[in-house]
Amino acid sequence: MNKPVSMKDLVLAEDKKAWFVDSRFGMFIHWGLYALGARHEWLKNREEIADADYQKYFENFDPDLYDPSEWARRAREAGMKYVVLTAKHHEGFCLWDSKVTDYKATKTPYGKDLLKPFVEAFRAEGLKVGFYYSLIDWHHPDFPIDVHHPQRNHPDAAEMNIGRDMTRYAAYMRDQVTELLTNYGKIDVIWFDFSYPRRTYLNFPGKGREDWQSTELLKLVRQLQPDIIVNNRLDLLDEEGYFPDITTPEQYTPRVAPKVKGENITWEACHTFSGSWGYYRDEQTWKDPEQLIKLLVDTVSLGGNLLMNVGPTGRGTFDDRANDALKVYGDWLRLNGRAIYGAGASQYAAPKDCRFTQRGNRLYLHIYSWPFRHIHIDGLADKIKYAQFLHDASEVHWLSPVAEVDSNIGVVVPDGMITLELPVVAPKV
Ligand code: FUL
Repeated sequence: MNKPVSMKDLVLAEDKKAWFVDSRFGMFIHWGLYALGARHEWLKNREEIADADYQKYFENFDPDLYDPSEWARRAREAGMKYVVLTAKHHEGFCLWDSKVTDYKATKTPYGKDLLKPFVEAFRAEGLKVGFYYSLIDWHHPDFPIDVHHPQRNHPDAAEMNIGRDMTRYAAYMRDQVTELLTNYGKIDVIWFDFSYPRRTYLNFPGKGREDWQSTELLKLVRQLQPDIIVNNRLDLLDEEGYFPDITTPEQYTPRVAPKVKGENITWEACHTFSGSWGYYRDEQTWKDPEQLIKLLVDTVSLGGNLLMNVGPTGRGTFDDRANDALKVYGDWLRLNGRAIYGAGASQYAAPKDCRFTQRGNRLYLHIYSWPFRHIHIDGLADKIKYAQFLHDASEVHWLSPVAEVDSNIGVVVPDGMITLELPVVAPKV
């Protein structure tokens, strides 16, 4: 008999996460049939669309311009170091040639597997590769019609629920995860999304979190890919002392570094360029360049990673607005990457409207606005050895002993934001 596995054994050792922490910046990609609806990846749910009506997207899925090497090049040029792609989102559609369903890219007019060329293209650009896999499935016949299901308000919902068997669905997930983690070589991240505890099915009240058999799933993942990073959305948090490899705040960046029992944890905030993860043609709320850069700086200044999302179109392209946003990052990181990669939170408290990131004995002061003549940096008076703008290595005058950076240097501050590099004496990171 197999020795029972303790949940603690399923947590990745810190050193296996070093590549992830150093990377700091990754690309999320949400792509599925919903790209054709072009109005949010939850459209099936929000508009309570039945399978038969959603089928039109399946029948018209033909991303003739899909070229993952272009995606990968754009990700690399944007300064991203890893990618996470939705192999299957909540709608249940699979981007790969899964043996356990026909609801997959190879059965659409496109007719080809999308994952293999994807993985190869991103690896060729030197990025680490991850898969997002939805635990929710609004297409699978065994996935219960629960309070979040598109058919929850259908007059026959209770009847339609009879015979749906979550145990069979859990086995289906294990089969799919096995395919994903066996057929594409070494995979670096698996991003599950999401199980909800205390769920109630419309006619199976009282079933709990083991619906997804998350523990079994996690054991399987570790068996197949011992070094893979697993996120926290299996909802196994705190169970038997288990803590996930990474925690994933969504659409917000914490105001202070997240901790558990006083200890820092590895975390990754995920955000969209606009208000949707899936391609949304008419979405108007695109983040401006300053917001984009501040998101990254804020995140790294608190010791986290940023996973920025692109929702490719139904033809398989990134739209211009996404490309523009990626370029903002690429341009900024080319000059300021030193303050991001391998950097993290600093022990020092940043002045008002500023953030610190730190890498070894280099302290980076990100100045969000500079409406004053001097910036006073508390606690560093006798520690700064030299100060320079990061974008051009031009010397910055600073005054000791109060550690004031003097703005009288005749420099136009680009976009109202600037990063200074301050080599400091004997810092503690
Ligand atoms: C959420 C999902 O429901 C969204 O559609 C998106 O995938 C986001 C990253 O996670 O929980």
